[in-house]
Amino acid sequence: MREYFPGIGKIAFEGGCSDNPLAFKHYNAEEVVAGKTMADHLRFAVCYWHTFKGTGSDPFGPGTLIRPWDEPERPMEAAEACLRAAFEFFTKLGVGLWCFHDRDIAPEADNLAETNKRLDKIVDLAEQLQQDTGMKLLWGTTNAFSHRRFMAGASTNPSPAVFAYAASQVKKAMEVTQRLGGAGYVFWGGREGYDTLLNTDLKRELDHLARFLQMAVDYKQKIRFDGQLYIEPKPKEPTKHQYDFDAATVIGFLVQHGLDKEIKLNVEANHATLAAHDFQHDLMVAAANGMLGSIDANRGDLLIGWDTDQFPTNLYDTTLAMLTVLKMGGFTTGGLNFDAKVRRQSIDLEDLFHAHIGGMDAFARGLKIAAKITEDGKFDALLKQRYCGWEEGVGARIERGEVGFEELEAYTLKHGEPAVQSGRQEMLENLLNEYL
Ligand code: XLS
Ligand code: CA
Ligand code: CA
Repeated sequence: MREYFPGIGKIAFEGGCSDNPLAFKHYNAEEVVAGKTMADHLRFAVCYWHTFKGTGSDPFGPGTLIRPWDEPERPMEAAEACLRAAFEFFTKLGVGLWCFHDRDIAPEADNLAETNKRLDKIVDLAEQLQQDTGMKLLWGTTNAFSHRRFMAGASTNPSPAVFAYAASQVKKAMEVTQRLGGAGYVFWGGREGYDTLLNTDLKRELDHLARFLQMAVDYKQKIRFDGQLYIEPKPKEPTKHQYDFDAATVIGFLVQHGLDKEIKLNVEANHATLAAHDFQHDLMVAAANGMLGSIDANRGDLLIGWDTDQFPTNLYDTTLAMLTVLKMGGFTTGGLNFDAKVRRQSIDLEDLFHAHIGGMDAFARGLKIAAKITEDGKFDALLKQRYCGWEEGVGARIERGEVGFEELEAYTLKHGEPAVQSGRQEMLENLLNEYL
């Protein structure tokens, strides 16, 4: 069997004193933190599209990354080679999960029937490689945004024929995700939005999006696929406005259409920042609603301002993210998927390892710091203190729904000007830095 990453063995945990760049300094899969192994807390996944299909192209130039599994003249042979290379990478890196779009793993043919046959062939191989290696699928998804037919969206396309095509594609992608034992299925509305309202019936498109998602829920139940469905919010790019703008917008939409019990969120760091939120903001909005399902772990660049999908390296972000995950009790079906790509100049295969090792170590440190913060309880105690007024008296009566405006007016007239307290932001920021 051909080896695609020669010279690189299994990546080991060597601890903080190691200066081997191809070793983990912090991620120790079996180490127990806050009652669970790091592997179980973090549930790392490698994404297929950037890591194995990414070319390094940008709006100003074509690809720079030349991969040994690329064979443009023989697309099916190349797809098989790519899958074998991917499983070699997963095994050497020591992650347990992966994610893919249908069109990442198998190339599209001239018609849907033929395309589905190609997909089945590659899924046969994926099933065998999963068995051989113990790898599991975090989630599958559909690429209904790259092909020309989807230029005006998939489920929000003005044409019912395109809506039908997208439905057929999701049907098949959900079936293969089920076949591979996928723990979830993601909807990212690649072009579900608009570039100009001059040609867009916004109300109708939103209704169609809800109809499409209901059909997906119905089909999931019909085939008894027990994975979790997720929507991944993103505010813009490729379209000027995307309907699944951010966590709050998606949750409101799901509740409006009675889909909130069926669909959770896959929150991506770079999409939260594109929506002018902190990563932790969107995580918290989803978690507070019981709808934080899974995470796309990456980062943007605030100075560039588009979806740069870089590997996560910022300990502040990984700590706050893991604090939120610990607070909600950890992942169930979800995990941390590295929806991230190496930079255009990182042309060596080795760079794929450096990128993932760095991301895994950054989240391992975030986990350890978040566990320590949780265990110490200092932030929790300060939060409790800040809201203690709600535990008794008028606060408790408001929360229990026992009083209205008239009682509160009487309360205010009797008690006069409320006492105010400092928010202590600087002190809290200093305290957080003590942990980092
Ligand atoms: C693109 C999205 C996409 C989804 C899966 O910006 O991040 O990769 O995660 O379709
Ligand atoms: Ca993503
Ligand atoms: Ca992205």
